[in-house]
Amino acid sequence: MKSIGMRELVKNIQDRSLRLTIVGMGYVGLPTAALFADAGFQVIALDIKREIVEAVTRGVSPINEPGLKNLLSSNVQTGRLRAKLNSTEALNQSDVIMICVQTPIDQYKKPSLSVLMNALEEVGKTIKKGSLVIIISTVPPGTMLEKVKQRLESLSGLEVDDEFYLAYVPERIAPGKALKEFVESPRLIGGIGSNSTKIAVELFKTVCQKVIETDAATAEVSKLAENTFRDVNIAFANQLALICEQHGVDSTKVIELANTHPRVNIHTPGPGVGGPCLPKDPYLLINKTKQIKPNIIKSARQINDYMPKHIINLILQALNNTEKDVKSSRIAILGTAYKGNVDDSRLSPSEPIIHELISLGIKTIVYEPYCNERFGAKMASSLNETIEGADCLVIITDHTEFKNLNLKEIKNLMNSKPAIIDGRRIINPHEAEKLGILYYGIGFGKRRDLQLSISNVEPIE
Ligand code: SAJ
Repeated sequence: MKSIGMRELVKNIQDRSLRLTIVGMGYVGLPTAALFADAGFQVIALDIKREIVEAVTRGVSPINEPGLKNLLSSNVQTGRLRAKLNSTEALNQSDVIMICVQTPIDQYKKPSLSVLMNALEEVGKTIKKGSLVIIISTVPPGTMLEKVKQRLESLSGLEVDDEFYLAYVPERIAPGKALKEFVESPRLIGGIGSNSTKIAVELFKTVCQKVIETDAATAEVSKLAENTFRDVNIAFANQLALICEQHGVDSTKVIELANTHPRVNIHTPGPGVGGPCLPKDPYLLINKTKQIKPNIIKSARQINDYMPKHIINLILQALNNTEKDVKSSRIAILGTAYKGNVDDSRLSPSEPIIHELISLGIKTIVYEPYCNERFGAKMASSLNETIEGADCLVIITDHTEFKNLNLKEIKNLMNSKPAIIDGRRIINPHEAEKLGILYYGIGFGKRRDLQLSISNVEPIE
């Protein structure tokens, strides 16, 4: 049974007769569905949200991801890609099931796997001999062996790596370049058993240029290590930026110089770290492990979570230094998306910043060209409408259209004694100050603004 099942599956992958079902049509599931359909497979993509299913059925992409619109519409037109509301029928008819659902953390920073486990309940009842199940969602270490394997075996009555196949194939795509990275970034394939790894490798080779074989447990930790490394590196950059501000030097220059060393690669400081991955994956990594104190991973999270508070402090300092009354001031926020050129505002640093401004009773207006999220502030319909009459302009997202702002026009539209808080360092500070705009930027130290004496520094809370 074992070898026949394997041989048949490989043949069915090569002649594209395997039927795929993708569970979850989010930022990961949609590119996955579209690319496998484009590689020639019959793909059914499932979601519980009717509006997503209807959009994809019409060949329209519900997310703004470069290249996805065309890929979706052409594959829907050929009939290779079909969208459906969650259905047992689709799962029953499929040979491969890929699960791409969210795995967030709860209020105590603990993994919340209920959506994944619910999907497994459905999947487990429908798998048959020779089925291949792929988990793509990011999961805490141990999930594949302790939860996924155990649940699928008990629901199906089949044995993994002998009667059905199971692998962890974490996604590594960054929104904004998802399709390119899906195809070009090496893909980790971690099977529960060597047969599962081999089959999953064959399947992913049809779309990905490079695949790397490993086991499921190693792939779980590697995926989390990547995002945690990035979070820790950004935290270092943020801490360095705070240090530079106090030393009156510019962190942009400092990082540029330090990065000329061949073994140094400091990331970029900013107003905080957002998105669906970096703010939560470090907590998945340390879940249920004994920690030494101090813990670099937790500290990095705290530093990154501090950055929105730093932006608030800079806003209040700017209002104070321009002699504005806080409550009658008007603040213009550029961007609610968590990073430049994406339409995703999940866990964006804008959220705590806007909420704090509103709770301080400050009039806050936002402009966001990529999505409708406003976090309770007023949404302007244009850049000019946002800036007009503002006392302080705050840049949170580094969208391309914010990078070439005309400072003269901005100065004319804003109230007298205008200030800019540049969370992304996209404004030329010297040009702003020449025009009479008070400029504060993350990591931009000004000697005359030194507030702390180096020998007498209180810890930042
Ligand atoms: N950010 C900084 N400084 C930087 C880089 C990023 O402040 O130097 C901020 C961004 O503005 C944003 C947040 O960090 O608010 C996260 O952005 P990101 O571009 O680092 O990451 P994501 O969440 O869009 O995608 C990450 C990627 N992981 C890595 O680069 C290691 C992507 O490859 C993963 O597939 C994705 O997480 C995921 O889904 O896990």
